[in-house]
Amino acid sequence: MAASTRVEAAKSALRQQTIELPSWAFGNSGTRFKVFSQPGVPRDPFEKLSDAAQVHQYTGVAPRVSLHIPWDLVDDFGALARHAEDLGVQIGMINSNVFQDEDFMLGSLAHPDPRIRAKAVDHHKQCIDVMRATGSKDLKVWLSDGLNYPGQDSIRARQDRIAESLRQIYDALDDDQHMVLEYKFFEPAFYVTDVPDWGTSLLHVMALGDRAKVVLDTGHHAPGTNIEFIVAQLLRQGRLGAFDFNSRFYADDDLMVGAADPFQLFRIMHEIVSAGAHAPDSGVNFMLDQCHNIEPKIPAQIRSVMNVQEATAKALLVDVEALTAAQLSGDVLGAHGVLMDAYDTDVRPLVAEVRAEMGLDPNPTAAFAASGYAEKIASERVGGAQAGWGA
Ligand code: PSV
Ligand code: MN
Ligand code: MN
Repeated sequence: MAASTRVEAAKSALRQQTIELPSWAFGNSGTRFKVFSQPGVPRDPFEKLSDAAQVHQYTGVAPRVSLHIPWDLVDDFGALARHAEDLGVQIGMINSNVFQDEDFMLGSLAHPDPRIRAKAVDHHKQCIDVMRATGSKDLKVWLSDGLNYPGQDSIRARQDRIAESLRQIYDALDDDQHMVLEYKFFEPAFYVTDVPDWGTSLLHVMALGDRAKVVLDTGHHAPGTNIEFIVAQLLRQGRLGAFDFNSRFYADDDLMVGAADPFQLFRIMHEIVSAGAHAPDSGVNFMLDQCHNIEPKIPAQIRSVMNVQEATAKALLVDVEALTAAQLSGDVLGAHGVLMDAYDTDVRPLVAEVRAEMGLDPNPTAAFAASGYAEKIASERVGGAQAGWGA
């Protein structure tokens, strides 16, 4: 393929790629040491959607917002979905939350007491009702279930309980609804996490059926884990349902995607593009799962979307023919060089051009800053309880 053809194909793919935003990125957040509050932060889920819509307005590629229940509980989810539509966005995945209720101290879907497990299953059924009311097609499940001490509970029995509970949830889905199961290697449990890795998640979703897939949160692995290998494996099985994109330096830091290791993000997107999984109908949802503790939230989400776009653009510019030829002839350094040439390309002008062609300002960050929206919400949203992570 000629370089100019590759550039045109990349531009067309970039126009079609979409990135889903987390509602919780717009609320106040922090660490267990301190939650810092920022002026103008949303007071309710309606305002979170308004802020998320700004990210879409200036990037043009972030048309969905994922909700977290009960953080985003409202009386009328139909009204929330209509509000989203008025703003030009849609409700995306619905995240369950079984990690902040006293009853779930010893687990939720894996809890030894069948009454507590039933409560956790019921919560997921409520999330499915929210999906029906908002038009969302995807249920996202992350379990904090685990053990702190050897002997605390049976590792095997807990897997059986999770399988049985997930089966009830999966069976409660409508035929056109899907489910994704997220894994995380530690935290809040320290000894055993019941769904710690992609293998465990994959085994559970494969037992459920075709509409269940794995979520890969980039911050949920031990240091040194080769994440693009996991991406390749899950794609081979047709079971990569979604990303929770973020960056980590140490643990589950939830920093902006592409901030800690842009090269890793590129390597991930290279696997995605190689498998054609960047296409809108691939079934892979490119979601962000981030918290902006000290930086302004809307610009941080804009930057994150741009980082994903730039990594995708670089992956789309890989000279596939040259790469394959070098790989097949055993040209180790040649193959590596082809990949690095794409990574080392400054794609910012290309992505700016795509934006201009979409009728957008080529510089979303500057355009948002000039809009006066941040000042407007800071003056309008004075007082009232501010919604945040866990609120
Ligand atoms: C857990 O660490 C997690 O990554 C899950 O996706 C939760 O839904 C989210 O964080 C909450 O921020
Ligand atoms: Mn996550
Ligand atoms: Mn996480």
